[in-house]
Amino acid sequence: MIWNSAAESMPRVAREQLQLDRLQETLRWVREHVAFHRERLGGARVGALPDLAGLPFVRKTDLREQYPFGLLAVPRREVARIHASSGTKGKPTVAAYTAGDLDVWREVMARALTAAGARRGDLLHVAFGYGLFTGGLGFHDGAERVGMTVVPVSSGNTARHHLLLQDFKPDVFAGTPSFALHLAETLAEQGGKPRELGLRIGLFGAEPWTDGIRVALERAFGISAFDIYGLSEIIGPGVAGECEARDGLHIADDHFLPEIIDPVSGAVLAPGREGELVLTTLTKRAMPLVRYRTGDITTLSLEPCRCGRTSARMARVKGRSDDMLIVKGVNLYPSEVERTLLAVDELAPHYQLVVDRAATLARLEVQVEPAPEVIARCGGFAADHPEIESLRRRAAEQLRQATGLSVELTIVAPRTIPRSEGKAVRVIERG
Ligand code: DLL
Repeated sequence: MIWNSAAESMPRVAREQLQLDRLQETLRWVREHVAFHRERLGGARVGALPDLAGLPFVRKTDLREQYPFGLLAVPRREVARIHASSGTKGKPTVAAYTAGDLDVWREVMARALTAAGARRGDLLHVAFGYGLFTGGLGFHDGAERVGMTVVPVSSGNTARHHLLLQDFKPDVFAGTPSFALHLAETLAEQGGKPRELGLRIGLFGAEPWTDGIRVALERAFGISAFDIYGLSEIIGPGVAGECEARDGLHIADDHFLPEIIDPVSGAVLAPGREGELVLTTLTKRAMPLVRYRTGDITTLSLEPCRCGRTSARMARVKGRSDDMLIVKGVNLYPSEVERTLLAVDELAPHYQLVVDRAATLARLEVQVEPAPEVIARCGGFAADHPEIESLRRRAAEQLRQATGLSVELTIVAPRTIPRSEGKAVRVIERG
């Protein structure tokens, strides 16, 4: 089912005309209302979509410098809601919405929920955090628009999640993939049966995850798992989401115009080439952004999807450009390590990368937990048990083949890797 066929299945030519009209209106709007944009855009004109490539980028540092309200394109009194990023690296980044912007958000979230197979009347368990983070409220509002029954559980408090999952019997779950795995694991440890909760669908996002985690989630809960992408600066969750074909994430590109650039040169790359996603908002009024560098690494496809939607699609996000590690001269994303580890059946989907920069050449240690069956077979955990040692050698060899690096790999005792209640921390820096 398609939530809004007129918008989601619009022929490509009509879509591009709409994008151009909305882009020109956005440029007019920000020039008129925001000094920052007026100064940077100068007299640049956009007569056709490719002219966008001539405009300057906006970076996260620009948002921090304009903190809190320097990028508002409406008077503060007309802002209906403000969200913000956690701001671990200094001041938080502010996201502001007019009432109309919140409507756009509900619309794109309704599309993403419907594309994943959620329906009016389904009960939705929201395990994303509520508050300044956009996950909880974004899902909440979009699901209400669809006509779902929303349970705003928020993140944290594992016992409360177990109780409500068992008693309310939700049809749809939304949360970070790492927190969902943690819920399944802890429920099973207490004798519960995650597969018998009756869940049908899960929507997961807010952090990179691979098909290995998808399989782990689908097995653990007996669900179909869908990827949903977004960022607070652009709107929150709902910028893009998978449909039932699960062949890339449909970008709501009548509202957010995507480009892929070479992160070093800034040049626009053709569809299919991997690079950094750049987004331009086409309908936002409170805080429109032109050519915002997301830092997220992916590819774009403009081919129509077999589901009937005609939007651009993006591949799963591989990671953020600033999460890329350079180990012995090799570029490595944590998601590449994840993909390899999760292909080894005897390993659990709990891992972390420990980077030691004190050494002259950065050293990388990969820590991963064994699967519960292995522990059962070995009669408990011992790092020097022959089965654990052989598993360690095999996994290290797989990693070497996949990455070209001889990585130090340690099999650690079950539950050594910290579990996350929100976005998982995959990389620990030492030294
Ligand atoms: O994480 C919004 C969101 C909430 C998306 C719930 C999906 C579900 P921020 O906290 O601003 O917003 O973080 C945005 O998280 O630039 C990506 O690096 C990462 N990210 C978000 N979704 C995905 C995904 C929310 N599906 C940043 N896959 C983005 C990989 C993702 N990374």
